[in-house]
Amino acid sequence: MKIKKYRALTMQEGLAQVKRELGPDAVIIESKKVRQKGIKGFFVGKGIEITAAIDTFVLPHDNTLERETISSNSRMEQEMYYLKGMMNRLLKQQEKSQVEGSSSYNSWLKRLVDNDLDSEIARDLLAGIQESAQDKDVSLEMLEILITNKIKDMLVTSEVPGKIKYISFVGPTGVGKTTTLAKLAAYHTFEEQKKVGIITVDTYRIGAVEQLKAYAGITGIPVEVVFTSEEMKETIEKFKDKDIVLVDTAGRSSKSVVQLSETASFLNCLPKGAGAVFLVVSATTKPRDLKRIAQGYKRLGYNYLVFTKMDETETYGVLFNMCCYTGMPIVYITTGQNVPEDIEASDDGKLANMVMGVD
Ligand SMILES: Nc1nc2c(ncn2[C@@H]2O[C@H](COP(=O)(O)OP(=O)(O)OP(=O)(O)O)[C@@H](O)[C@H]2O)c(=O)[nH]1
Ligand SMILES: [Mg+2]
Repeated sequence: MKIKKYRALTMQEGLAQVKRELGPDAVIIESKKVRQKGIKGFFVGKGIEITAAIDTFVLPHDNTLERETISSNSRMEQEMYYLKGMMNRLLKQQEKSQVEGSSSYNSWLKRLVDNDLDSEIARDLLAGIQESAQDKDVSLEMLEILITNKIKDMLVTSEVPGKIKYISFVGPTGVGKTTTLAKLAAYHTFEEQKKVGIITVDTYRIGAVEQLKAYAGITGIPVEVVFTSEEMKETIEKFKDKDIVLVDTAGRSSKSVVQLSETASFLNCLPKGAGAVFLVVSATTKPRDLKRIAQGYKRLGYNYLVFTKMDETETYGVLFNMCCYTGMPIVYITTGQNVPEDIEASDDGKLANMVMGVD
């Protein structure tokens, strides 16, 4: 396989270059906007960078034709033999690549589903790739690159905008909401030198407040326990000088409309436009429970995903499924119980490889 990058001012110009050099069978792996550099490195304008590839294969050397004795000397017969030999070789090649082509799609389908990707999502993904490759047969190697790029594009990862002051953590019970909140509280306090406040509305679980106060006690970050919407409003006022306010909520079953509405009544007190809601989900969640979680928590208006317990599983298809079900970006992943170390900002390239089960 040959892979090459092309730069041009427009997409049309770039595609023409690809076609000219690699021929009509070339497949576009990636295209992105880039800044073009001029003299002495100054930027002179925008352009397009296209990565294209072509499967190069050597036709199997078939020397039967050479060995065969051409009985007739007539030019016509010579040509007939030549054409027949060539036809046979092309047919053999075509048969081989057809089998290889379909089996490479099939083997990737199996691999993705084994990694807990929803089989419908995996089929759609592969069908999209097959369509953009215009049903051309592609090698396993090329297919891997095409799938990784597609997953990377669809696996939206994102940073929380700077204007966000209130971050609420919602999600099923025991997924790691409080632990993740404690990690981020320490990160913003010590790494970013920000003034952080913590509010908890989890007054249901025995020990929940103590758990949070224990983390906060070590770091000196103030924690307020809130029982009513009125108290919530008062605490927001109290924390008005803070740069970031993290709000912990009680673990809820996505099936309980009453419990979720109760949490919503607290979150509705937060100033609009300055708040983000993190839906915290464990990477160990059963694939079939994901859709219910995605749907059930919608009433809390989540707009980012956090995946916890990445260290407790080896298949990561659920991350991609959740992005597809919700259309929301993954903002953090957590990789262990240690506070504050075991948290990472999400990286689409790394996550795409994990989803595919490629190291
Ligand atoms: N292995 C692993 N364990 C984690 C991770 N994050 C949290 N935990 C553990 O998961 C357990 C539950 O964590 P909590 O933070 O209390 O979970 P929660 O979502 O706040 O739980 P509730 O408030 O009861 O709904 C604790 O034992 C944490 O140490 C992680 O990334 N990896
Ligand atoms: Mg908790």
